[in-house]
Order: sequence, then C-alpha cells, then structure tokens
Amino acid sequence: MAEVRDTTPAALVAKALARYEEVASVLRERLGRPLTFAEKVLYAHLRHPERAELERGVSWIELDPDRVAMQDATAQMALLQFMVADLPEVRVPTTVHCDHLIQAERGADDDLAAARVTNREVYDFLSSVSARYGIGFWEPGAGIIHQVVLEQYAFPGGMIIGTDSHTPNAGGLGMVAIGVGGADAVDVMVGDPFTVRMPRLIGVRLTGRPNGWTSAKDVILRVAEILTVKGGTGAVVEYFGPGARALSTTGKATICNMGAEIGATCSLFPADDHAVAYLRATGRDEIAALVEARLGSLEADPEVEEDPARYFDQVIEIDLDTLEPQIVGPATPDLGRGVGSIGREAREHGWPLELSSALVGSCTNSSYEDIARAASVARWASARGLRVRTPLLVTPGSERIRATIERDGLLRDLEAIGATVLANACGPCIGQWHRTDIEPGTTNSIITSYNRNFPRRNDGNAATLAFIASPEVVVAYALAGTLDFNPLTDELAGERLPEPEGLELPSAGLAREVRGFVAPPADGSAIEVRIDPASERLQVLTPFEPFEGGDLVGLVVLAKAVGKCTTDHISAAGPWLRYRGHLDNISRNLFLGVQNAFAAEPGHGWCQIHQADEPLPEIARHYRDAGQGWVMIGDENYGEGSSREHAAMEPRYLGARAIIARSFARIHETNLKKQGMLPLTFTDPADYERIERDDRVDLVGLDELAPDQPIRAVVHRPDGTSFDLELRHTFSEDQIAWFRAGSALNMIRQRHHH
Ligand code: MIC
Ligand code: SF4
Repeated sequence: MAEVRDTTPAALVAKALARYEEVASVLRERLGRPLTFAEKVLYAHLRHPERAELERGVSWIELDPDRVAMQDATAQMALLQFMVADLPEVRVPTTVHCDHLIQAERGADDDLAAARVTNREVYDFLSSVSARYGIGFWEPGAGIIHQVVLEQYAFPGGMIIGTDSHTPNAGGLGMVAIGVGGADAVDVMVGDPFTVRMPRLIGVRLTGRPNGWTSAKDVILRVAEILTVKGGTGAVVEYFGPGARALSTTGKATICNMGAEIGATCSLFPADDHAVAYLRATGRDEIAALVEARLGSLEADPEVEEDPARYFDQVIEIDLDTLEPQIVGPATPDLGRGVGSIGREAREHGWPLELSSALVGSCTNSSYEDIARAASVARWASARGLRVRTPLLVTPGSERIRATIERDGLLRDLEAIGATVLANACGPCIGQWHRTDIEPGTTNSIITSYNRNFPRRNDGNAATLAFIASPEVVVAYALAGTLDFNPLTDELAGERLPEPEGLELPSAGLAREVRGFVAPPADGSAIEVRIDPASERLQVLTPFEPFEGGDLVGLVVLAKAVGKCTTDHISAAGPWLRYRGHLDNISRNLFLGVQNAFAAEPGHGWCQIHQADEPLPEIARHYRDAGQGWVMIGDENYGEGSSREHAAMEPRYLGARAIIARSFARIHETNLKKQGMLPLTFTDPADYERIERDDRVDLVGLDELAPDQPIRAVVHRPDGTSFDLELRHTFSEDQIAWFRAGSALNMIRQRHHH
C-alpha cells in the first residue's frame, strides 16, 4: 500500500502510460477502427477492457481512476461516508484541498487567519481523517483544488475523479477528469470501480489562433452558447485541430473547466508541446519526459482529425481568428454575445449599466497567463494615471501562482489600479464574500472571470446580475465602470486600450516552493479522527433505511420547481457551507432557492399538515416527522451545477421518496441514486403541467423495478378522480440494488462486513 501514499507520482504515471498504449492497441483491434483521444484514455481505465460493452449512451462502464481529489466542502460528507465503510486506508491515491471555506472580506492574510479560527474543527477533522486513512492534505491557503491538481497531479492519458463539478479542469492536461458526488469517490477509495454510462462524444475542432482580446475563455463561452447548459449531458467533449495546438495548457484547462456548465461528463485536449512545457514549469521533469516521448500517441489517431464526423456523435467548429471576446449572463452561463453588443442589450433589458464590482480569478481563470494578460491592461492604465471605477477583487488560484505573480510584478500592476488581492481560494465564486457595499435586494450588475452566474451565487443577493468574461475583459470593464463599453473600440483617457499580452508561462518557471502540503504518515492506524459529538458542523452519519418493499402510496407533492433548479437552488452554498459536515443542520436550507409553482415566494410551499404557506425545509421536516412520504417535481435539467451530494442527501434525510422531473443533470441524478432515492422522468414531459398542489402520488410496482422498464404512477386528485402517469428511470441492475439497500453505502458496508 506504500504506493498509494506516494505523492510524487512519476512511477504511477509511467505505469498508467504503459497501460494506455497497451489497451489502445487492444481496443483498436477489437473495434476495428481508429480511436479518438477520449476513447483511448477512457478505455485505458476500463476494469475489463477485453470484454466491456461500449455502446455510447447505453452501456454502463467500470473505470479505475488513477487518483481521487476532494475539496473541503464536499470532502466532509464523502469522508464521513468513507468512515462508515470502515477500511484501514484508501486504496487509490487521494488528496483533500481546503479552499471553499475561506471567506473573502479584507484580503488574503486576514481572511486566511480568520478562516483558520472559524473553521478549525472542520480542518482538524479533515487533517486527522486524511492522516488516518493515507490521504494527502492541502492546507487552507495552498490553493483551489483544480489549480493544485493541474500543477501537481494531472498528466496526459490519466484519469481522476473529484468531488467537485469543475474537476474536468485537468482535461487541459489531457486527463479524463470527472466531477462526481462524494459517494462515487467512496467507491473508488474503497477499491471499487467508478461506474458511468459510456458517454457520447462531441468533437470540437478549433482552427486559427487566439489573438487580440480573444482568449481561451471565449472559446468555452461560445461553446456554451452553442450547446446550452444541457447540450453536453452524457457526453465527453474532445477538442482537436490546429487551434487546439495554439492554446496554452492553462487556457485549455479553462475550457475544460467550464465544460461543467454545459453538463459534459468531462472535456479534454490532446497532449502537445504546451503540455510538456507546463509539466516542466511545474517541476515535473520526469513526467514531462515520459509525455514528450509519447506525443504522437497521446492524441486521437490521425484518421479522426481527417474525418471527425465519422468518429464523433456531433462536431462543432470554432475559428479562433474570427471569434469575438464574449460576455455571458446574467443568471445563466449560456446566454452569450460578443462584447460589442452587451451595452445595447443591457439597455434594452434594463440591466444596470454601471458595474458595482469586478472579480478576477476562481479555478476557471487564475493561471499565470490569465493574470499576466489582465495585468498588462492594468499596467497600461496605471501609466496613464487611471484607476478602476468599480472595486476589483483578485483571487489567485494557488499559492504557487500567487508567489509567481508577486515575484514578476504582476500583482503590483493590478494593485496600482486599485485591485484588492484575496486569499488563494474560492471566495466570492461560491458566495464566500462578505459584501457590504450593496443592500440585499438591490439590483446591480457585476462582472467576473468565474464560471457560474446563477442568482445569489456570488453575494447571496438574488438581485445581483452576474456577467462572465475573460480576466482581461473583466479588468477593462473595471476601468470603464460600465457595461456600455467595448474594449476593442472604445477609448479611456482619450486612447484606445492596447491588446492584452502575457506569457503563457514565466521564463523563469513557476515559483519552485510548494507550500501547504501535508503528506500522510506511513502508518495512520493510531490516529484518532476528531469529531466533537456536540459539534454543530460535523455529525457522524446514520445509514439510511433499506427500501421497505411494496408500492409507495399517497405521497404528497412538496413543491413543483418552475424553470431552473440548480443545486444552488436545492442546497445553497455561501453561509450554508458551514454545515457541510452536519446533515441535520444543513437540511434546514433544503429548496430555499426554488421557485415553486404553488407559492409566491421562492423557497416556500403549501404544508398539507398545517394547511398554511411555510418554508419548504420546514414543511419537509413536518412530513418526515409525521411519517408522510413526499415527492418533489422538477423541470428541465434538474440539479444542474455543483456536485454537492447534500442536494440529494437532504431530501432523502427529510423523507423524500422520489424526484420526478422533466430531465436531470448527470452528477445529481447519480447522487440521488446513490442515496437510495428515485430520480424519475416524465415519459411525456407535458405531464409536468398536470401535477397540482394537492395531488397525491402512488408509485406502483417498485418491487419489479428493472432496467429500461417504465414505472407507473397514479395521481389522485382531491375530488376523488385519478389518472395514470408513465415515468422513466435510468437505473442499471447494480443501481437498483442501491435503491433496495437504502443507499450505495449500505451495499459497501454489506460487502465489507459480511
Ligand atoms: C461550485 O462551484 O458550485 C462548488 C462549490 O465548487 C461545487 C462543489 C460544492 O458545492 O461544494 C461544485 O462545483 O461541485
Ligand atoms: Fe471554487 Fe468557484 Fe471553482 Fe467551485 S467554481 S471550485 S467554488 S473557484
């Protein structure tokens, strides 16, 4: 097991690459055709490559990832579940990263010191549980999980799963990197495979070169406009073509990161010279050499690029030469347009033109290149005595990046126009923003270089309209102070802005020193995991009850979500991040952001017990205490966004039996199944309209639940009439066993203890 504890992974990479080449040739032979890069990497991680069925969108495949990564807001629940499995240590190399729980208020040093105090018991828990089970621990301040993974662990041809939806970031370095719920991570940590439906493949062919104001961010913003927030569901997005080879590794990572916003399982780029240079710049010479020697094979077979339509299910083309810098938003990441028309559009919609804040950073856009390009605009401005007209907040992605941009004077450039530098953490990207300049409820516009812009996401204020663009574009708007500005053509201080420029990697390399990593001891068995029984933030889990069998009759309808219902609507972040290790306490936020068809106020509904309008988490609790089962009705793409399994555990804990929606986002649907819930879809999406407030729902024939077989529901109206509904599910045989056992975790327990 020593290898699992080895955190200098060159040996591991060598082994993975040997398998990659071997399996690729086996599968090329078996399928009798050339392979795309994504196929090669996926197949190399199949538990049974010789016999696995690989029908896209149909077969369930079993994969063995090389690594697992978890961030502090999801690791708590994941590790509480891992503890229930009761193994001596993790079976696959794993790391924990403390990044989400740091609140942005005054600047890096103060905020980090404050976080160490406020989150002490959580950090103590995570560091002790990591040491005990052989997990590498990254302290608060070391950086955002995806940036650290890219710098330390990602390698072309590898596979990682992470308990965060932006894990695909590592696809920038040629990895199959998949965001999952904590229970999926537990599977892999106990040595079981990660199971997913064989994805469809979307090919994106890039031509031209990024130029002028256009950067990698604009590629993914454009892809999101084309594919929409649902367009990548069940698919891997593979980039290729001359334009792909013109992008830096971190630029590629930005694109893969935001593949989460279109629902893609993951996105990836082939390895090229940029990958080799990035591995060297991050101090991984040995791995760089392994990759360099295989450059021609760590990409799609040559036939694929010649005739992509034969090998991908869908092909999109984007020409970087003509791509205009994009701005997307508000409220959804797929509402995009070029910078040239945002002013007009904002005026038409009555969106405030004045910007109240500009934010640069997050896991999406905080690379050396990002900051260098943003700083070049700042340098030009400060030389002309200009300062920002709206507060500009900068969150570096990792300590290594922060130290490097400080060393190279880039932070100074940003500070010279008035920027505040925050801790190397998620901060305002996840509502960890102590914002005092705007009264809640006040409509205002902000611009960020982040990836998500759902209402309330950044500052908890539903009236904040968030727009997303590249870091350099964000800095230009911070200088202009208004959306009514085109950085390409408009002037500041009587001059047109210069085109941003910045090196992809500093000529002196990234700062060498890596701070904040604690390797696990060789033997952790004597380490005690610290959980205070009186804690309001951590609670040992009690396993859910197995399915009792029979039909589920007389379920009430808790609510019917109208329109977007993301995991932020289901289980908000911000102040609630505090309770991510305490199921009972965090359940008090259930559905608080949901727009319910049966109540005027978001987060409210009709309590059938009290016959009154009440907050949804309270109603759910009343039902649970009364032994009254309930269902939740959802619209399209229910559970879009985050991987947080709290969004699935909370309804389960409060007595939900099924979520019935028009469609689901992948991670959330799996999370629901893992927790023993029934995610069901209307065979006829129009049936969504027929569900009314006082209906009672019976789910019939669950004892015969079988793959690909519809489920019958009977809906009873208060007037005594009733009608039948046909519902669908995507359970495989194995997943049905989770439902019967009460959760996937119960299955693992049974397996390891009997
Ligand atoms: C997010 O960006 O929404 C988060 C916070 O990183 C989540 C994870 C979480 O909710 O803890 C994600 O993207 O999975
Ligand atoms: Fe953190 Fe934001 Fe990235 Fe999520 S999207 S990992 S909250 S920086």
